[in-house]
Amino acid sequence: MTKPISPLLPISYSKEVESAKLRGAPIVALESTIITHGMPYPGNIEMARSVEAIIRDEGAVPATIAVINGTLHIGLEPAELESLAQTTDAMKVSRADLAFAIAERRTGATTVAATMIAAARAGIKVFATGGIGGVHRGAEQSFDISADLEELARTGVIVVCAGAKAILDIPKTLEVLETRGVPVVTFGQEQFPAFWSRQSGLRSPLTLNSPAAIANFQKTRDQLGIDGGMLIANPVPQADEIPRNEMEIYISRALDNAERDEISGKAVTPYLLSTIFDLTDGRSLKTNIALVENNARLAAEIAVALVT
Ligand code: PSU
Ligand code: MN
Repeated sequence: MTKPISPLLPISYSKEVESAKLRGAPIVALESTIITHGMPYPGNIEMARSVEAIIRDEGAVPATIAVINGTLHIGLEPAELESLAQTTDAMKVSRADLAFAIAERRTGATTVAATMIAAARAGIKVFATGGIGGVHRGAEQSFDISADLEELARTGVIVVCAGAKAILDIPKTLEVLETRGVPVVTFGQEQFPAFWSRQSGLRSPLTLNSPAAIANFQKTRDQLGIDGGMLIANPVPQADEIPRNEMEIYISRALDNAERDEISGKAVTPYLLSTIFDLTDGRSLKTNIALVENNARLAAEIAVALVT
């Protein structure tokens, strides 16, 4: 079911990903928008390195995905990762502009949607991130719904996240996922998590309690010939969480500022994230790093379970 990639496409695999592919070893994809647009330097590079290390510790191989000067990279060498983390003018590329970045020889960081496309083409089945894009609050006016949701419906990759940020309209985000037939599985609890907070006040459509059960669910979907992705929501560890009522204060301030500054389109999510970092004096960044690490660990366990 993996779509082949043309041998003409400029693509480059890191050494460890190349070798993992040959051995059939488990691989976990990682996105790069979180590095360039989701976190400030040097927190972003510390996060990027530590999630890669966690994935290796679990017996899988990390593949951070990005477009560098027009080449699609599946896995970055350490120097490439460092240089991407310091880049200030990378494009934020999603399904609409992944090919544009390659065609125009640009440097682009991949969103969840674009990372899923690249991972699927490279035969990678599991992908870890922080939060997915979703239906923005006020979408009935702005029509702002992330391309991530449509990608989850069509591309067969398991995406491990910490739920959806409460900067989004979480009920509407879950509704769109249901409409598009995307399984939403929360790991180890009944409630769907809200990124910085373990609780969203909403029941998760599905719950599973082990990586093996998640892998088994995916294998059964494959047996039925059901394609498309699946979303795993992994609650942030208790010790790192910022409770929902506290977050709500920062979120509404950030949303007010975004309206005042007339932020729209692709700029909305990065704007809200950086405003919230400022408002929480960096505490949200610490939580963000902890939850991505937690997701990387679970994603690696799922990737290992899929090959056993
Ligand atoms: N949500 C987060 N952190 C992020 C993003 C989303 O909690 O860094 C990034 C991801 O790369 C995601 C993208 O795919 O933002 C979604 O952007 P948009 O809302 O413009 O589709
Ligand atoms: Mn958007």
